[in-house]
Amino acid sequence: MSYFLHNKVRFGFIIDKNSFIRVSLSSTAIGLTGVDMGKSVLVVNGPNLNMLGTREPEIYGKLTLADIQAACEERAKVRGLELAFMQSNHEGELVSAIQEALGTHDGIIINAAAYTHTSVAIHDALKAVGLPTVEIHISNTHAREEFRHHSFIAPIAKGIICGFGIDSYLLAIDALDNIFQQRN
Ligand code: CA2
Repeated sequence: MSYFLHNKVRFGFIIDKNSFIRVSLSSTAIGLTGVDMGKSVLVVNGPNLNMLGTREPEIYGKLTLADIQAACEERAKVRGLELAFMQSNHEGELVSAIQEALGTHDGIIINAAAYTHTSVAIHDALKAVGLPTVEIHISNTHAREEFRHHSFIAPIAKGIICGFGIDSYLLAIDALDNIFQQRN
């Protein structure tokens, strides 16, 4: 169901069973706009990220992957998004998860960890599904060893967020949601 009234006050209303309604106020418009039509985000985590919080806290912080997942779920809820979160140490499982995102999710956030710097297979899978993708890293990979400066994911990503710790994940959710809003 949808309708719009145009006058001094702009009022837009679109809803389905999964809709999240935003109320916007501006000097020229008061109304319900920018409805998320039940968009869903898949967060993909690569090898060794299941070790977060147990080793190298000076680089990766003290939070566990479960802490990051909980924070992502909270941010997605605020944004009115569905969120699925997965981690694997196996390249093929990451490729399969990306392939299965097609028709299930509307965008991908990926911290491919070490596979960022090596995996043509993950590059090809992301390119094949064609979903808007944000590449993220907890650490600033460009301030680290040379081998972390190259990414096979970067060429197919909408953008890259690195160096902000857990905020890299949360900023990526915001960025994807903004992309969804612009497409509506
Ligand atoms: O900064 C990131 O998010 C990285 O993707 C993390 C990867 C690294 O290979 C990338 O260059 C940058 C490594 C993840 C390993 O995580 C660990 C966590 C705790 C203890 C050991 C490894």
